Amino acid sequence: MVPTFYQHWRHVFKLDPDREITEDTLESVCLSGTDAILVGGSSGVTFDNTVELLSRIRRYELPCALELSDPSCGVPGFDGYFIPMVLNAKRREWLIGHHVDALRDFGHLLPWDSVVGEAYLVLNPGSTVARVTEADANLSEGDALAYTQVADRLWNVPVLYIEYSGLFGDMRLVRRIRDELRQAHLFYGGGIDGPDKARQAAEAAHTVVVGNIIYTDLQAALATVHAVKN
Ligand code: 1GP
Repeated sequence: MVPTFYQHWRHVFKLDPDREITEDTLESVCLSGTDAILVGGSSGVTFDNTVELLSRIRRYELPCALELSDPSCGVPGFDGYFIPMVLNAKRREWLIGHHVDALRDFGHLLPWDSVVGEAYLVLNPGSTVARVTEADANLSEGDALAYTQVADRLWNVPVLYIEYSGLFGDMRLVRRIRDELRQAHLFYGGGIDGPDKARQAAEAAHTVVVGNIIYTDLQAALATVHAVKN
C-alpha cells in the first residue's frame, strides 16, 4: 500500500535544518494553520541539525515529514519520509544511484509504510538543487509534459514535485502538468513570497510548498496559509 498521509495537504512550510530559526518564528509557523512541516534542504543538512529541528517541531501537534536525500541524515521519528528522485538530473546518481546505495545498506531499516517516492522536476536552472544535480532545467513545455508522463504513467510515482526553488514558476505550465496526471499528487514549490503567488500556486497544484520567505518576511509567509486554504 502506498502511504497517503500527505494527500490532504494543501499548504506546507518547508524548513531547512541548515538555517537558523528562532523559537518565536518556529512557533508562528507551527501554529499558522499550515497542514504540515516538510524538513529538507539542498546543502548543509546533517543528522544532528535534522534531529535538533525535529525535536523543536515536535512540541507542536502538526505532521512533520522529512525529505531524505542523504541516508546519513535518516533521523527516525518523522511522520513520513519523501525520497526525492530528480527526473532531469544529468548526474545519474540523483535519479537512482544514491537510492540504490542507501537501500543496500539501510533498506531493511526504513519504515516503508510511511515512505513515499517523490519525482522532482527541477525547472529553475539557478537553484542550488539544479547546480548540485546538474539538472537540465531549461525544458520546453513538451519536455516537461513528457517527464510528467514518465513519472506518473510509466513509473507510477506517488508524488511529482515541480521545483522552482527561489523563483516563481510558470503557473500555466504547472496547471498543464497537473491536468496531465493520472495518479500522482502534485507539489509545487518556488518563489512564493506572499498571498498572491500562494493563491496562484494553489490554483495550479495540489500542494503548495513555501520555503525561503519564512526566513526573510515571516508575516508574508504566514499570509500564504490563508491564501491557499481559503
Ligand atoms: C524549496 O520548493 C521549496 O525546495 C520552496 O521554494 O524556498 O523558493 O519558497 P522557496
